[in-house]
Amino acid sequence: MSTRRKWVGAAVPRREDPRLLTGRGRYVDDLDRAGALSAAFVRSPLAAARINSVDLSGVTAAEGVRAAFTAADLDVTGLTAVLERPEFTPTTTPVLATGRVRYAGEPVAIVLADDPYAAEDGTELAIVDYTPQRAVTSADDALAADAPRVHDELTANTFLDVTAFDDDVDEVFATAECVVRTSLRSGRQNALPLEPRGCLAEWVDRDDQLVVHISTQVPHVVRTALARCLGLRERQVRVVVPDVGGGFGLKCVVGREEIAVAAAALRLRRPVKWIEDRREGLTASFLGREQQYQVRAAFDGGGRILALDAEIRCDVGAYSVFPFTSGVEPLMAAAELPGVYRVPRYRARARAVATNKAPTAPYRGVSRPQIVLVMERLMERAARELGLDALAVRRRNLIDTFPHAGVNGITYDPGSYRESLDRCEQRLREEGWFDLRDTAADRRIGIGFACFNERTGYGTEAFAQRRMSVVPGYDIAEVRMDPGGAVTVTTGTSAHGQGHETTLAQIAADQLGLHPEAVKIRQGDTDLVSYGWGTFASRSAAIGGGAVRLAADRLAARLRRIAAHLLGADEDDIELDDGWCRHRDDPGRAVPVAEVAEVAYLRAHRLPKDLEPGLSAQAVFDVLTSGTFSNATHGVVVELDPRTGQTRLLRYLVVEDCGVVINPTIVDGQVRGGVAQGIAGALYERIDYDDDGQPTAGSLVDYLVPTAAEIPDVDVEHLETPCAFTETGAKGMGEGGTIGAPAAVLNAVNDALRGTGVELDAVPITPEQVLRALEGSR
Ligand code: MCN
Repeated sequence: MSTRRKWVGAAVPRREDPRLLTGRGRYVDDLDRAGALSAAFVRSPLAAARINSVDLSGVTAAEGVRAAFTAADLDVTGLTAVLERPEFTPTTTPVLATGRVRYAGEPVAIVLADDPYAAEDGTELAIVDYTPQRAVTSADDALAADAPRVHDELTANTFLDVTAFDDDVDEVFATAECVVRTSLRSGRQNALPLEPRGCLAEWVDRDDQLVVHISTQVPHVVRTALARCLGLRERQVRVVVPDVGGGFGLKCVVGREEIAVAAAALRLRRPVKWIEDRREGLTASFLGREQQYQVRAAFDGGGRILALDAEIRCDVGAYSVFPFTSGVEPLMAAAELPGVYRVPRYRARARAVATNKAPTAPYRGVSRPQIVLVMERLMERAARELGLDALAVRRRNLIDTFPHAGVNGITYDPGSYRESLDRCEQRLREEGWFDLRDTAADRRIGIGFACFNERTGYGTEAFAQRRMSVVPGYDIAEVRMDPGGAVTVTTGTSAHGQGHETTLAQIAADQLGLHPEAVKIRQGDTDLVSYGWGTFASRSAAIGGGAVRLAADRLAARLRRIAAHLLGADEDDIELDDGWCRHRDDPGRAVPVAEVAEVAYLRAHRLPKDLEPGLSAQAVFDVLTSGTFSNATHGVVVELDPRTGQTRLLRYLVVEDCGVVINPTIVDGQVRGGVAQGIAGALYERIDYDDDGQPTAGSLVDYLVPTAAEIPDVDVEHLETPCAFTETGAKGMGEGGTIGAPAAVLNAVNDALRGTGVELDAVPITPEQVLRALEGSR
């Protein structure tokens, strides 16, 4: 039954904000348990070494320390993430290092003490005898013929090495009128959620359950991992997610520390809490984004792209993460490089290269910030070579008929690729930025654009194509009405900043003809729903929202059925609106939803004879296509200060299309937050490693996180191309801001450097690089 959209599309204020903004949020560290022990980890000071012995006797003798364990003491199974494809080599991440350490910061032992200070002090008393080994600190280093192996199982230090699509592009390059190249590099970053990782694990006898409160994006996945590693039944593990202060992909994988904490709690039969500190977060959690591209593109004389040939190396660190594996960055890059452009011939080789660095997780955007950088640089370069306008070259290549069957095997659903670019350019022109750039001879002003799409709503089908051994995709929702007419929706998605309490309530409210205030969203508890995949990959609006809508529809049908019976009407004539079940042609014949609910539970004798008491419905929703593509164009104006090399952002405009917008305020907030993270990657944040494999950014003094002072106002305009297959018409958009920003900023900086003969091809763009470029131009 079609529904009137009353709440979907409305700028409903975020319901979670009063709680979160007045300090009433409850995060893992706010939870206390009597008798809880604090955990801290003995971490390797070396990037590569053999462990000869670990002596914890000094640790356990220390005041306040209650226990300390090595891998051998805990005896738990490590985490093994698998891609079922021959190009992938699985490796195991031991819960605590066993025999070898492979990155500086790797946990070697866990210390349990009365408080976090005693635990931390205790770690200092561990005596670990190491034999240092040569560390492999870059992808180039790792791929050298004489490089030591990060894992014995790996040949050539690659977890994954795939060549995809078309082996015959060479013939196109041989005859093309124009061939351009880029060697793009991006720095290693940390997703840096405000709240670091943390968990509190306890065994609850009464329920025969290990209960783990944890700051995660994927509660059921954590449950599966804990059950496997600890040898428990899934029923014996309950994962509960309190408020989470951001995850950005870093928390959609399972951390070995979290397993170690749970194992210690199980063994000691005492609650154990661990809260990661910022240094651990920066150096020893999950990083991302360190990639290198060698790409060439062939164009015809009119600026039409003929072929693309890419060599992609992702420095994924020492371990393959559960459940996605270290293949997630290279596979995403290889599959999606063509982006919004019609690329007829395409070849890509992509490798996940093992190095002695902290492992990587799928950080917001997952390779798409880099592939957009690549494509947008190629468009600019081809335009320059051919003497064409760069926006005209983009327009010549943008996908303009839908659905588009990509050379990469992906089907692109309709979007507003051309319109978003037109609108973005038009607005910046009307505002006079082009005139300013062209006339302000004494200032270095540049304008940059980035056109991109964001595949969202990956369902089972799309993930299965990756051949993961644990295949996410579908999601589940249950909608339940209580005898007073109030609704509780439980879902398998797990928000950690995205505002699902508001948006999912809007979806259910429309289906049930209620105010969103009457709908409570509950998620993040594995005992609530049988399985769910959590929140990552911008899946929750498209897939979780689809499940909520379907389940709410089923409940609405039940309400109509009961109301029709009570009113002596046909159920097809009953509409749900404003808390009433009404006859569509005779609005006076109506019964309040609350009364129907009361009948369903408390006065069941008034129900139709063939209807069971109670009001609940469940639905599973999946997307059985390649997914759905949001799209956007970012336009940015920068000014370079030639004295300092600093880049200042003068104007930032996003014209985006994520299908039906459920809540424009939330979408704007997501875009703005994403853009800020994209700018961070473009201009500021980078974790380098020295030749011994030591990370050089261990605090926020060294890791330059932009503040409100560096991030401009981000103006967001919406276009709306509804998705035909997500139930709500929504496409996801939670990563787009981050995906588009680096390319738009790099293009703008290069535009500001025009005439100097220098083009930058790496992010972050540091003041030193800019100064050097300007120096060279004098
Ligand atoms: N939305 C909407 N209309 C649409 C699409 C989305 O109103 N057409 C709303 C959704 O209902 C949801 C929000 O926008 O409230 C984001 O939706 P969606 O794109 O489905 O993304 P997810 O909810 O699945 O969130 C995941 C995405 C990812 S992959 C990362 S990484 C990320 C992000 O969201 N991490 C975040 N945004 C974040 N925001 C915060 N505050 N913290 C993080 O860690």
